Amino acid sequence: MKHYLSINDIDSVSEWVEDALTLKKDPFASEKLGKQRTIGLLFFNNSLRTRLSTQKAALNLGMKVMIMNFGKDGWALEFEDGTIMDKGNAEHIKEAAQVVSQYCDILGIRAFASLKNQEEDAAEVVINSFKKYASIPVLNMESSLSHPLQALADAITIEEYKKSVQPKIVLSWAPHPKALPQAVANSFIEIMQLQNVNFTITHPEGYELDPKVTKNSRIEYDQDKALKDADFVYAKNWSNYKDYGKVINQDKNWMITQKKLGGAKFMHCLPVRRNVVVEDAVLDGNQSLVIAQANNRTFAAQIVLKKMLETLK
Ligand code: AN0
Ligand code: CP
Repeated sequence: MKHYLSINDIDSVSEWVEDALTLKKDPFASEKLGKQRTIGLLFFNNSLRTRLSTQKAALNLGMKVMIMNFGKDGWALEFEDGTIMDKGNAEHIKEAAQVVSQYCDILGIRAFASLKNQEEDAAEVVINSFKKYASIPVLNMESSLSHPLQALADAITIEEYKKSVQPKIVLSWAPHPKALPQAVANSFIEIMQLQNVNFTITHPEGYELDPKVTKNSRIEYDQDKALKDADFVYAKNWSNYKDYGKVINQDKNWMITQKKLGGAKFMHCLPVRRNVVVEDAVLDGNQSLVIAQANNRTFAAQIVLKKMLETLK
């Protein structure tokens, strides 16, 4: 039984990227693999791409799909062991996970960081509890700390569009009015560290991510310097990691403009706030890869599900 919870669950990024590109040419080649298999997708947060691309990937593999907006329609879940459940939470994860395991063969979970309790977020309470109590493999559709389906789609997209063996890739923090999780940035950094790329992270001072994630990746606080000669610019906001979950900077000068982009390709996971994170000219121009990235979400999910299905008895 194989879970897909983080980039660490990929044994060879280059092989998975190649396999995904092969499968993209013939998406129905493994249509029989998922016959009579069911995937359950539980969403504790909103989604457009993850929901539809994961569903499409499962359908391409011949699977049946059940989707639930758990945050809205499910019983409020209790995660703590031994609690007296006389407050708001109606159902314990122990029962919920075991029940769902009887209906499905693979279980996808989306549960963002709360951005309120750093310890709980770091422990990945929701997805890890499903992993602990479910008897079927769990697929991460964005947890507190990571979004490995997005990062795999990003690696596939870079492979398709790169023009040199070792492209220069810059992850740039961008302003945003709301507090957003660090998950997308974390997984993008983790997958870049496994690729043959020249990688730089740029953000305002004080916006450092978890050093256990950034490791020895180059961090350049001067955005102009960081963006110089870039082949790919990946923009993403994240809320503060040290002053956990806070928005301490909304400096509009960090927005990606056509001028800053130069000749580089533009990437973002979407959804994106126009003229806050990136100006219209970039998104509407021919250097933007955001639609191609969203398309590759299907093939990232499909290669992951294919590998998970292959480990089922
Ligand atoms: C989420 C985030 O930043 O993690 C999901 C991105 C895929 N974005 C928003 O909530 C806007
Ligand atoms: N990029 C991404 O995960 O988009 P959704 O939040 O719409 O699923």
